[in-house]
Amino acid sequence: MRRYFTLLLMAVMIAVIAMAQTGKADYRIVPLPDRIDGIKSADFRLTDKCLINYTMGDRAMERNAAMLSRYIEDMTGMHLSTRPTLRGDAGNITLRLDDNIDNDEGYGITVTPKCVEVRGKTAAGVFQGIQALRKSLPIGEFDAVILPSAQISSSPRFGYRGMHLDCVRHFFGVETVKRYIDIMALHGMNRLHWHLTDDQGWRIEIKKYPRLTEVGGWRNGTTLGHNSPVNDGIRYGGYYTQEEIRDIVLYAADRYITIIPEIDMPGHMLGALAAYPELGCTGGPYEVWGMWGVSDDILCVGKDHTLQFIKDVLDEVMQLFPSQYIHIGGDESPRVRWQQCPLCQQRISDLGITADGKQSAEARLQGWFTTQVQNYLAQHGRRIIGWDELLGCDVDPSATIMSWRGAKPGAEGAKLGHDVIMSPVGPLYFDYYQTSKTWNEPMSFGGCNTLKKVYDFEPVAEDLPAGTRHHIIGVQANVWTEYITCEPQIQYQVLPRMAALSEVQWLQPEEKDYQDFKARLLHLVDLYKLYGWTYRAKSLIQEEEDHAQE
Ligand code: TNX
Repeated sequence: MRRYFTLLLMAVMIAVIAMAQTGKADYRIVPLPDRIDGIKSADFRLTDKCLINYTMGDRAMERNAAMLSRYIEDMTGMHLSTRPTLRGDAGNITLRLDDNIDNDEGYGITVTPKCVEVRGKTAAGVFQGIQALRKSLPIGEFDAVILPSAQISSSPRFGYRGMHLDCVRHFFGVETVKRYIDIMALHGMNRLHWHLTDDQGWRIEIKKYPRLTEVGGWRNGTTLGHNSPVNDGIRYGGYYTQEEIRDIVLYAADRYITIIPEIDMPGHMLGALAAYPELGCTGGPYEVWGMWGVSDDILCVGKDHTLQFIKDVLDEVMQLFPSQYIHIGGDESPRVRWQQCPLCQQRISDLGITADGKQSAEARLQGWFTTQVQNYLAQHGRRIIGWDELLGCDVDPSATIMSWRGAKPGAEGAKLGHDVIMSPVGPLYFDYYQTSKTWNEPMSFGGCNTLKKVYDFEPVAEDLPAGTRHHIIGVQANVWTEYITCEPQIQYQVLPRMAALSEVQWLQPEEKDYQDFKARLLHLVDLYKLYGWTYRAKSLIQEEEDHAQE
C-alpha cells in the first residue's frame, strides 16, 4: 500500500514538472548591450522563490527593487518579493552599486547558477540594468525562467536621451503623460522635454497669473485638416494643476527621467497674450489660436512688465521642476510687431543695439531678452535650452542649443562652443509620417521619417572638428501634436521609432546593424502588446525604401 502510494506520488510529481512552464531569457535586446559574454557554467533558474535584494536603508534601491518585481510579474506572472539586506545571497537577484562602472548610467548584469547581480555606478544605472533584465525575459505565465550564465555590460553613448511631447496643440491627461514616461523608461531614455505653452493654449497653472489657464488654457475651436479655413467651433483646452505637475515630476524621477519644461518665448505666446493683452505690443485683443503655424503676435519686450511677468512665471516653474535645464523656446519669433512698436524701438535705442550685415536690431533685441532670462535662471542655478534660432541672436555659449532645422545649426552651434541636442526634423520629428505611402496613415504633419532613417541617423557629423564633438551631448525626437488628438495616436507615431532612436542614443556607430535590430525588435514589440500600446506594425513587416525628403 505504502509502495503504491509512493509510486502515485512520483507519477503526480513527474506530471506536475512536465506541466510546469519554463521560459528562457534572451539578452539580445533593444538597445543592444555593449557586451554580452557567455560564461561556461550552468544556468540560473528564476522562480517566485527568488528574492530581490537591495541595500537596507537605500530608498532609491528599494524603489528599484519594487519596480523590478513588478516588471518580472508583468512579463512572467511570477511574483518575487523584495528584501532589504546587507549582502547578496545565493539563489537571489541582488541590486547593488558598483564603483568600477565608469558611466553614471552604465550597468552590469552577472548571471551565475547561484545568483543574478544587477549593478550600476548609481541607482540610475541599476535602473538601466533592470530595464535590460526585464526586456530579456520571455512573456507568458511561467513557473520558472532559465537565465543563461553571462556577463552583460553597457553604457549609453549620450547622457541626454530625450523625447519631447507637445501637450498644447492637443491636451493629454496625467495618465497619458505617465504612460509616455513608462514607454521612455522601457527604451532607456532619461529626459522628457515637455512643451507646455504655445499659441493654442497655456497648460501650466501659475498661481500669480490665474488667467493664464482660466483664459489662456482654452480656445474656441480648432482648424480642420491642414490649417483649413474651416474651424470645428468646439471649445477645447485644459491644463495641469501644480499638484498634478508635481505628481508627474515625481513619477518621472522614480524612473530616472528628468522633465524639462518648455515655456516658449518670446514667440508662440498667444495663450498668455489672450489672458494678459498688456504683454503684447499692440495691446490686443488677442485670442487663443485655433490655427497652426506661426503668429506675428509675440511678447512685447519693450515693457519692463513683460520681463517681470516672465520672471514670476519662471519662479513658479523652478519650484515645480528641479531640472537644471529650463527650455525657453525662442523659435519662430517674427519681429514685425517689434519693428512697429515704439516701446521695443525705444528699448533698442536705449540699449544702443544696432543692425549689422548679419543681424537686424530686432534679432539682437531677442538676444538681449534671452540673455536677461538666461541670467535670471543662472542666478537660481539653472541653465537654458533654446531652439536653434537662438544662434541668430548672439546668445552666450552657455545656452544649450536644440538643433531642429536639420543637424547643421547644431554643428554650427558646437563650433561656437554651445552644447547641442540633436533633434532635426529629418528624421527625428515623430509627428511626421513613417512612410511615403501616406494614404493609409493617420493624418500627420507631413514629411517621411521611416524607421530606417531614424536608425541610420548619426548625430555627430563626420566633419565636425575633434575639439567640438563633445558638445553634441544628446539626441531627442519631437512629437508635435497638431494632428495627434489621442493617446493611441501618440503611441502609433512613436512606436517603434523610439526603439530605433534608443540605439542611436545608446550604441556607438560601429555597433549598429539595422537588420539585426529589426530581428531583436520583435520581442520588444511583444512588450508593447503586453502593455496594450499602439504601434505601427507595418514598420516591422515590410522594408519601406522611402527616400522622400521631409
Ligand atoms: C515647428 S520645432 C515648430 C513647432 C511645430 C512643428 C511641427 C519648432 C521649434 N517649432 O511649433 O509644432 O514645427 O512639426
